[in-house]
Amino acid sequence: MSTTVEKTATRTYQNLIGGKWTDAKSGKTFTSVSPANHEDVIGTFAASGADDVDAAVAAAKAAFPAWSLMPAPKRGEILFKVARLLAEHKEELSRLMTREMGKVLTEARGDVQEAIDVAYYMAGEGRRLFGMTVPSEMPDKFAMAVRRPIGVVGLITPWNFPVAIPGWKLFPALICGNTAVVKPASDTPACLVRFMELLMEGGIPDGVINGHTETGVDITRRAAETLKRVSLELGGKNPIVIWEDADLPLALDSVVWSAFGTSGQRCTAASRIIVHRAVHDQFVEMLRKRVGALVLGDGLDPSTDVGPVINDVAVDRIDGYMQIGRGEAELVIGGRRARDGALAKGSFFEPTIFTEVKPDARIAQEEIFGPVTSVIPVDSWDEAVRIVNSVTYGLSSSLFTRDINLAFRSIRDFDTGLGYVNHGTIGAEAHLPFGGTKGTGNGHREVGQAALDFFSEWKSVYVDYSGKLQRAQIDMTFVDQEQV
Ligand code: UN1
Repeated sequence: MSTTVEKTATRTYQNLIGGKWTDAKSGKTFTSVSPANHEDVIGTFAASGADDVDAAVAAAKAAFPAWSLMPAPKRGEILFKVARLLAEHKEELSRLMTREMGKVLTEARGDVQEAIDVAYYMAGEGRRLFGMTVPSEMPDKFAMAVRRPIGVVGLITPWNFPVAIPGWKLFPALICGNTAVVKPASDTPACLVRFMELLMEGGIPDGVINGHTETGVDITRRAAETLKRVSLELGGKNPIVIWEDADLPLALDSVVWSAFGTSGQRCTAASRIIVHRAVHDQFVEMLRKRVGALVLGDGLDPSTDVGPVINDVAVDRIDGYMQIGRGEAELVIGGRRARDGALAKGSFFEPTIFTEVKPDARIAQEEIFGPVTSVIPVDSWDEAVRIVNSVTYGLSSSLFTRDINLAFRSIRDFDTGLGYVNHGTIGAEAHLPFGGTKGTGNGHREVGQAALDFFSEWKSVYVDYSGKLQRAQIDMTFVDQEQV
């Protein structure tokens, strides 16, 4: 399939504020181009400033009372409709994503599917949103805790999952009764605009969701000043440990998928392959052969295995690590920007493997966010655990073994928020908590039930039907104290 056929006319995209599509107040715009071919301009977008953000927040605030008072099962019905619309438009959204972000089409479809899954899950939450009831310590008194929405939420979303991640954040926020202002990454604004159009078509009322195509605010600092809660997901340096008894062909498939899928641009990408010495040389040879056969190209071409990276700034950053890596380890394959034929028009980087990497080398410690992985040999289990935990991040980890005892030890001892056994580091599912330990975040988790906790406030409610003053801890003495 040729990419020329896929191209559509350049479009002008606006901000969505209070149900209306509007230009930035300044009238400024910016363009987004395809990372597979910089001549393919996706569109022109509103370059928003603080006053546009203020307008979006005001619209979201105005829409909050009605949305938060709508019964949650009704909000759920709207999300069901949104899920169905996203499913109907899955192919169209996926193709736009591949064109704008670069990931190969099969992965783009997975990205959209992840948003669909979250939409269905959160739609169902409309009839649950469980709180709790507990017995009161006093007679004739009822005690419960209920969830309340927070208000207007601001969502800043990355370019590597341009539909899945806005969905992860938006759907739990909406089902809890919040309204939202969403800012996409400036590398993938068209995906968010199309996503928002479908949400509006699904029946989300005007003002409940508002989208911006560019802002430049230091969110964390400002949030701290006003005591706003912030959930951060910041990255990973995810290890796959391959033990001496591992199923090596399975481990190979998983390493290639986890390290080079999405051109290594997943927070969950496997960037450290920790291999037992007994199988090290054999595994490295298998990996070199497989990686050498990977086809780079436009993600819309079905023969492509690995698409471009997001832009030339990323190419330069990854390239900078090649210098560092050559000084610290052995380069087995890759290591250069790819420029053959049509690749010269885009931002492509060769899938790269370093071996004999020391655990404290910079390429083994810093997140490169590209198609680069480091193989680290180990001799003992304790050493493997130490290396797994020797980085500042703690998002995902994986172990390949047939030893059930080691499998459970890895679950207990690998300090990460996601753990896999006999499966690579990527592919988290939408109904389990997603996030990591240490420098990966600030303790919160996305999706699953955990997302409801972030996007709602607990309110504990006491109803006293005794008809008299009961003074909790003051009037209530318990048996052991009566006996004293
Ligand atoms: C990310 O890279 O930030 O587990 C998200 C995975 C995907 C989500 C990754 N389901 O790889």
